[in-house]
Amino acid sequence: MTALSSIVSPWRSWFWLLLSATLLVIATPAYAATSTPETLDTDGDGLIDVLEVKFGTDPLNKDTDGDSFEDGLEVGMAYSPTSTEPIQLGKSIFIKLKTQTMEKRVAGIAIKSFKISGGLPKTPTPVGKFKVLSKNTRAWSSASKLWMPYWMAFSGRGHGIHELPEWPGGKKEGANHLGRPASHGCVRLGIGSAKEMYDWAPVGTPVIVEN
Ligand SMILES: [Ca+2]
Ligand SMILES: [Ca+2]
Repeated sequence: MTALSSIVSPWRSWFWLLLSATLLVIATPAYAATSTPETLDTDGDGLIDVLEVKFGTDPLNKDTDGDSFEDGLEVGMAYSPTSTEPIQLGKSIFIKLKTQTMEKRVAGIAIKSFKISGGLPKTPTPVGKFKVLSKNTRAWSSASKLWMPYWMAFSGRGHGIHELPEWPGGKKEGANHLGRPASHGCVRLGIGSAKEMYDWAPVGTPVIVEN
């Protein structure tokens, strides 16, 4: 038994997990083409291995706490994946202007990142700690004369997060500006990501904006 455990137990260690994952990637060209260490989800529960480490879950067990909800689902909905109690973890939105990115954070950990367009130098996005003040699936800007889908106000001075704007004629701003400043101070998200954040973040969610 001793000899067997000494063989079996090291295989559960991180060293062997990482080594076997690396060998799998090297040995399987199709796998290597679609998975990188940044996206590898060994147990297929929707939570990538690097995040399993950060949340303290088992990367080889889809349901670490055994409550019948998979780790990826619990983290996505901001429930503790390591407790059978419905413990809510804090949601927050982190915006980094230098990189023009937005992070969807749970318990301070980035679980997803999106490209944004923040304010132009003449009309910068305000830096500081805010929160989602109100939401509107399709807000009208009387100042800019355009529609802002999936609007979430955060500054109290007219700044919000929203999908690429649309003009009354039906024309929609292209996604090619995402990743660089383009707005009058608002934070623009692409199609898909704007709705995802809108559906995920309730009024009161902290919004942190850094340079
Ligand atoms: Ca996983
Ligand atoms: Ca669970």
